Amino acid sequence: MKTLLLLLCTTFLALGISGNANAASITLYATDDAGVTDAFPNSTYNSGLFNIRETAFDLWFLYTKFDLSSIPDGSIIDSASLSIYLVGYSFTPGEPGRTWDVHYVSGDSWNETSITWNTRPAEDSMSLGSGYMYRQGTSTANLGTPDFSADLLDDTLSLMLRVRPPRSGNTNSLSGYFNTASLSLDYTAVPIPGAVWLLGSGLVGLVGYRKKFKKS
Ligand SMILES: [Ca+2]
Ligand SMILES: [Ca+2]
Ligand SMILES: [Ca+2]
Repeated sequence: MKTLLLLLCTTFLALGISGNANAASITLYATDDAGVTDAFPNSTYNSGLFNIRETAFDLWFLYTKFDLSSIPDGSIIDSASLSIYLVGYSFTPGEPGRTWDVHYVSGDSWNETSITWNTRPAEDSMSLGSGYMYRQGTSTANLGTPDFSADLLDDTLSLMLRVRPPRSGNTNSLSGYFNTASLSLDYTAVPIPGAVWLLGSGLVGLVGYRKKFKKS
């Protein structure tokens, strides 16, 4: 019994030590990105069009997808941010920039060559975070500490981006597109493989001890 306690103590001690050494950071690039609009509900805009119209004439949603297979299942996300690089447009001097929101999407069965307004997956109504754009260049949205546990398991994270609803009374229409979407994550891997290995070796040791005990 003393040996069993010792084994368990050693296992938990080892778990505690190894748990501190599993913090990591990674930047992932989108595997898919495309825009859809209610104005052309059967069309796909695979160039990553990001319309920033100020009128409510049409709505534009952007979808991006990331491969999370390189991050161990069960990892805790310590911080997350999404960056887009906007090209092809600029605001006229004095124009205010625009805030864009990031929404979580649980459905992953879409791709950039076929997604349309009519076939788009549903998004969470609550925004994970928002960014601010005011010129060509990188714009970043801080996503806090999101729960991507289901996406670590299915290896795919889908997100929807949209510009905040337009101000009323302004008829300016501006549009641009982004050519890079990247997701930066800090995460802590839960040391499941180590725990299983240590527990396994502990059990083997215990069985060995019992056999030895029976023999003597
Ligand atoms: Ca694309
Ligand atoms: Ca997913
Ligand atoms: Ca996984």
